[in-house]
Amino acid sequence: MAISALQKERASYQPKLPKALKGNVKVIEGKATQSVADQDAIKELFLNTYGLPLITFETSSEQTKSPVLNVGVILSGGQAPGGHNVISGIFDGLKALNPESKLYGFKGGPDGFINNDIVELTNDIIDTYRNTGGFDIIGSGRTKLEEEAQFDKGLENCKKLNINAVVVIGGDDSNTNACVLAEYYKNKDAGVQVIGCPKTIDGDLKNQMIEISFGFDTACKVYSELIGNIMRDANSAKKYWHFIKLMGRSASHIALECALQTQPNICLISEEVAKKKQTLSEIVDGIADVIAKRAENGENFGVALIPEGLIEFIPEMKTLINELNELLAEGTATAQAFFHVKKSHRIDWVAEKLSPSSSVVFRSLPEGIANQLTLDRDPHGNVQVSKIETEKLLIEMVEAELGERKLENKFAGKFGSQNHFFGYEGRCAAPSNFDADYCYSLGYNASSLIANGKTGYMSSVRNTTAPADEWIAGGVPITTMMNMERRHGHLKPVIQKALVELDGNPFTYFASKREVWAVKTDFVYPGPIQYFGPTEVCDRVSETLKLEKA
Ligand code: FBP
Repeated sequence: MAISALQKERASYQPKLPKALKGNVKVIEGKATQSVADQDAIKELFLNTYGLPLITFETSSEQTKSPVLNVGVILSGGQAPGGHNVISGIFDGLKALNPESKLYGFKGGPDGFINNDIVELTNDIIDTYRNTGGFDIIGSGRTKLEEEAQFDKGLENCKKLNINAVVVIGGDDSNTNACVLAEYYKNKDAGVQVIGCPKTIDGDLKNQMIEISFGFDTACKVYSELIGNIMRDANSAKKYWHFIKLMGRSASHIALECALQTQPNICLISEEVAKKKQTLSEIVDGIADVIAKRAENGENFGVALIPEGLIEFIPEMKTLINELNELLAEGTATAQAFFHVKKSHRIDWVAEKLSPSSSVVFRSLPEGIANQLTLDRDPHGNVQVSKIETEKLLIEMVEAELGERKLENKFAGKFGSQNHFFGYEGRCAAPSNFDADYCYSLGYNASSLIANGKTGYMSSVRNTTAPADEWIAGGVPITTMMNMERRHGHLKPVIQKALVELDGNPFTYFASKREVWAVKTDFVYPGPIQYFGPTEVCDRVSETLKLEKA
């Protein structure tokens, strides 16, 4: 297999580990824990895994011999840089505990666990993937692991290979399911432990004990490099406004981090839009104001960052989307009737069936977007917001607004636009040093949790703005992160998603600067991720993490 010069050189990078994980470890148990909310309900659902203590590992001089451990690993959900390092960390951790231990990979995500599609991860395989991006070592999948029949099949498959523990590498939903799985196996005394690892570029799986989900650091650095390149282009040609949509299914952490790294003229934050109950036309007005102001200074160019999840945070759009979901839910009479309506009449047909206010919003949308809202639905019948081209929607609406202002002699500038969507470009990048080290530590740490008989825990590595040596390794019971939420009509225990906190340091800092960045051209060009060189460049942590820990 041909590999790039960088990949070859990078293969020999030895990720850093917290001091506590180098050599023998001892377990320090903290106080009993409770869930973040709805304690009684969560406790009742997790009788065996609720209230467990926090775990911290410390170095120990005591030599202990670990029995042979057989572990299976699942990659779940969207790709995030560093997944391969979590796996190599688990592998090295297990082998250090007992060289006879084995690591298996369930292929293609949870499907591999259910259908016994499994591969033993040997030294050769692991070495090929160290410090590389992607999830291709075993593949990933979005099948939800939530039914008892799936758990039973998985258990049967584990028993065939004497697997004592499963590590689920995933986001909030996958870790919620990992916790349910841990409880189910513990209740059955099945002899299979379950450990979670916090993954997602979206950065929305975090709390006091999980400082960041892995992949966020690298993905944001990749997007920020690209944004910086576009800023330099914009500042050179001085003729385009670039509207850049950034991935992040719901929360705006990615957009905010990229704004902190690059200082764009505009960055929308969905959580703020929801808090202020902004309408689409208010958002458009705000953007047009910045464009007009810059035009007065002779600067008919700029960069606007738009979080992928924005549309669902605009209250009127959220109501509209909910009504459309109801109207076009699979199997309903209206959904069937809709597909018999001539394409050219569909917008009118739908608009007539919506509430008066949603009908006005729906009709105000550009035709292409209105059509996307009626067509792109996921298997649950929901609109797939990630496929809505919000950047194009905003460009069209801003253009119309500036056109009107021009007629009223309120805008004398020019508005040329380009649109971009950065998402997949960053999800499989070679992990930054931070992600390479963090992921390897998360994996290595997971093997210690397993060796110490823990189940229902998430691997936790904290104090991550300090040098890796000082990172704090341990485990946090997944039940601590849970609350009850309504999902598809039922109350369910789920890990609380971490949205951007409007009173938190990262947003507060951004808000204190954005008016200056809007008018002045104060771009920062971060350049590409550096893997070799001075530590202040190569081991730089995200601005979000820095500000959160300030
Ligand atoms: P995870 O939460 O599974 O890590 O995935 C996040 C994400 O990358 C979002 O940012 C994006 O909206 C979504 O996945 C895209 O999903 P898909 O890969 O299925 O197109």
